Amino acid sequence: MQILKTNTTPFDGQRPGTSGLRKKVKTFKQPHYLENFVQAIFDTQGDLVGGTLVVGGDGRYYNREATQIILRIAAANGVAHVIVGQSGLLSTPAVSCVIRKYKAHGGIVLSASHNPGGPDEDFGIKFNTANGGPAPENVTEAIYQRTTTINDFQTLETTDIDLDKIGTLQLHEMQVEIIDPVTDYAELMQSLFDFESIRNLFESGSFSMRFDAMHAITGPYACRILEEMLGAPSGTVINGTPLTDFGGGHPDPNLVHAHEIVSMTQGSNGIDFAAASDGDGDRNMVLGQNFFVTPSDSLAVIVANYHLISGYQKDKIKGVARSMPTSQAVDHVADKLGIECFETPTGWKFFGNLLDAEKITFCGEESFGTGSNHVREKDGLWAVLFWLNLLAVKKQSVATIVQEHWREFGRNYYTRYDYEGVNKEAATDLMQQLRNKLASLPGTQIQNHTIEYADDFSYTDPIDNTVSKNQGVRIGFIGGSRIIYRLSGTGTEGATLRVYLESYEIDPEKQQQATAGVMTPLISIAQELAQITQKTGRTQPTVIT
Ligand code: G16
Repeated sequence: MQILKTNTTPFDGQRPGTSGLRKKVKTFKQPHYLENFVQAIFDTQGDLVGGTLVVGGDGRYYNREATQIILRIAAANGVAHVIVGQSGLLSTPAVSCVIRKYKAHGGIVLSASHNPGGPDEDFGIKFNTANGGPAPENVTEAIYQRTTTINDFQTLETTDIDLDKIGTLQLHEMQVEIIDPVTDYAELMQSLFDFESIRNLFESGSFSMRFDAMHAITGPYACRILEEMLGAPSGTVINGTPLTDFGGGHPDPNLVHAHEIVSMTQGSNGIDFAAASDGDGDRNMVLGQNFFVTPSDSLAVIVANYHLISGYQKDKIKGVARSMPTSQAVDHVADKLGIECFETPTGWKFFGNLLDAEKITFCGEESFGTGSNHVREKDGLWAVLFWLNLLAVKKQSVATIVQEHWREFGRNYYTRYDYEGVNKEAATDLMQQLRNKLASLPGTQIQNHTIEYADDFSYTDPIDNTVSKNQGVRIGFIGGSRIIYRLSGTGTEGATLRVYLESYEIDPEKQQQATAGVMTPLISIAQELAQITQKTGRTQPTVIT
């Protein structure tokens, strides 16, 4: 096997977004596109030379081919040992788990998360550092800068290896270890949760559950853990076979895209508990009978009840963190527990330093992400198991648990409006116009609401003092309501404007209203303040969650 040095030229636009480099498959398939980015990783991450790398992806179209390309480049660049999931598969939280368990020097995750897959859809690549988490901005920026000057990459002249057979083989001087993608992760889950109580819940016969893997990576994980290890009836996991195009669906666990599972919870015969996860297994949606738990509420409930879960009882809870647009529900819990609550920019990478410095135990985001210090990624199945463990201990319905939580802490009504595929210039202009008027807004009244503060969120990492500016426009009203505007960093076409709306209700008598009704005044203010229709031509959002 010979090492080949191939000349190349830089591609525009290889700067990673909120979570890695995400582009259309056609873009990734251009000769040298993936190779340039991967070589830029090796050129900037010196520890990988002679070190251990983990590689795995969510099984979407191009996962296999990309894995082979990465292995060849890794071998040519002197990586000593690669741990790769069988068939090139590993969920995002499993990559994090494996990096940490085997003390690898980094990992490469192949996924475009919840974005659709297939020859005409999306692909993505993300580098995780030795702590198991998404690379922080200084690392992604160094990789990006390298892509702008790259003029060659190294690869190995060899045929594809058999990725389907578990075992160890040699690729030039590099050892390739093909592992079962589920085992290490399942062991970690077993160490955190009371599997016996959950098993008893399933065996009681009076509890019904479905988990929608959306034909994505969590199928094998959910089948093994829920059905084989916890004794959930066969058929509990639906859409459990990973497909390269996710069965033509959009593997995004929200009320719109996961409607199949939502409908199973509805009506008087609705199931007791339902959940779904996304393309790469890091997101989750939790539902009870006729009841949707917002991701922000889910985080708050998890933190309020952590002491009931065996894996978290040993150590006192440190602190918590949420991304800025996530509702302030968890802030109320943190207040009561007397722990710190950090507000970070959108992106799981911002939680990494806080977790490593043991400043926080739990963290979460409105974008269907929840996690803890067990790994450095958000973790879909972990959240589902946490809820299952809670249901087994509390012996209450999902709705009762959340409604009692509201009575104690108040309810943060919450909704998000997404305007997808908007003209990029129009979206940038809308944000700029908003920024221009921020200074004049505090104290003004708009449709009976008085603006208390208005700013463009900026974050200084408390551990390394890195400053991240322009992270979203926040408009806060007297009484606790908020409107947040930001542009998504994960889309691959045009721009996606996200508008996040939140309204706080302390009075238990007023906590049972429909979210849409409560939000009507704020939605109208949000439209007026940003001139959404005038600037984008849109009268309605594409997706409401
Ligand atoms: C990624 C990030 C999350 C972020 C989400 C949405 O999730 O890891 O931290 O909240 O994107 O980001 P945006 O609003 O910029 O589109 P995932 O599941 O797509 O990897």
